[in-house]
Amino acid sequence: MAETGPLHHAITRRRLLGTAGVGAIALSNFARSSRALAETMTELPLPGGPGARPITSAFPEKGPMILQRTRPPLLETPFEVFDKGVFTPADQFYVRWHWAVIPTDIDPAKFVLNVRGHVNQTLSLSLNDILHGLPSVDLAAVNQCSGNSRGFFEPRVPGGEWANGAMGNALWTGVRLKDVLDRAGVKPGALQVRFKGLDEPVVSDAPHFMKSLDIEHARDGEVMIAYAMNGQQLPLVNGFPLRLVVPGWYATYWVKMLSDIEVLDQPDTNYWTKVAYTIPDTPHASVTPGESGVKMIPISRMVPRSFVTNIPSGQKVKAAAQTSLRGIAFGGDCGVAKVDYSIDRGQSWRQAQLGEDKGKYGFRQWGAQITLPSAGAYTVMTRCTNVNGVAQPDTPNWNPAGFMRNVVESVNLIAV
Ligand SMILES: Nc1nc2c(c(=O)[nH]1)N[C@H]1C(S)=C(S)[C@@H](COP(=O)(O)O)O[C@H]1N2
Ligand SMILES: [Mo]
Repeated sequence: MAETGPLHHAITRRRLLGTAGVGAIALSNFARSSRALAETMTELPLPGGPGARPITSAFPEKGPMILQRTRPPLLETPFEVFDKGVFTPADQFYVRWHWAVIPTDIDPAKFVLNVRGHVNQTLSLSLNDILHGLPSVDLAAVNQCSGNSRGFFEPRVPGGEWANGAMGNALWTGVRLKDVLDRAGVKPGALQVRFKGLDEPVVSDAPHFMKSLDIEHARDGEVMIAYAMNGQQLPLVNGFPLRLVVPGWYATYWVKMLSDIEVLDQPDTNYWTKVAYTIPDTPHASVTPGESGVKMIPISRMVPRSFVTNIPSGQKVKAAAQTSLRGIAFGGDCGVAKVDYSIDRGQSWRQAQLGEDKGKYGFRQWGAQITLPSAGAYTVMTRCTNVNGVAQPDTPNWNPAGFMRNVVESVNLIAV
């Protein structure tokens, strides 16, 4: 993680201070029906449907997004966005919330981040304190929903039926969580740190969305509190003004609109940390459909993935001629070691060229030239191996929550 220069710091500060009008953002748009919001449809047949999904640009600070649900918003990044570069633009970054009561008006001048619990000194930090009082850091990292690609699970599982666009990579700017915790002074005996945002459940006795990390993880110097992505303030629906960034871990831990940090001397038993977002404690978090009695553990580190981004499945290409393939890969909880591709359904593999490394937790572009020898149907597969030697497996994993989709990805091409 690199220290950022004074210029970057100044730009961010100016923008953040220039957002007093953010209250004008009309989240009331969210309540409109999906049909009213749909401008066009995108073809992306998921195994259990739908064959086409609505695209909308009606959300504040957002460009065209695949509309999964309006309230609370679930918006997916159209897959072609990933072909444009390794950083996913903030205005097309996916959006996911659990509860529908989300502030529409946050005054940066009044916002405070509280740090409390098992600490020597309770803190009430203003955005000014965070921007001016602590060293700023930049880090590229992939934010991926645990349920990204759930729509490809067979048999189908309930939940947001995402295709592959519930992920994105950004250059996050913010402060180290460690620096904030050090300022409060963590007392001996601290076990976990719990994070909460400004969003609230629709009914008052439902559990507030909160997530916890172990104290060592929280103090590893990599977990950060971000106030900017790709050099801009966070869009409101992506967590303005502050969000947690937990590099290498699934996005459920990346608490948005972060307003409360509580150091715990007991393990967190709240619903969202203990019960929701658990996976089978098995290889690839995989079970047989119908299997019961499996030990469940909280989801945590991401696994490697890779995708072709420049040619959609089903596309025709010229037989016996060169075709350029391009894609993205990420290592999960560490960097990308290599990306291999196969044009013969996995019988033989070749190594792709890797693009510039912009940080081990981010997307890495890859490219290759292929020649499909003669007319016919082909399956082009891609497989990322990370620097820990972990690779995408040949067969897809399955679990009832549709978490942690993990398999060699492929596109079907027709050579003509
Ligand atoms: N405050 C708050 N933070 C949250 C959530 C939430 O519901 N409330 N959802 C989490 C989940 S499950 C995901 S996938 C990511 C989505 O981040 P994004 O909307 O910026 O893409 O936010 C995480 N942080
Ligand atoms: Mo998620």
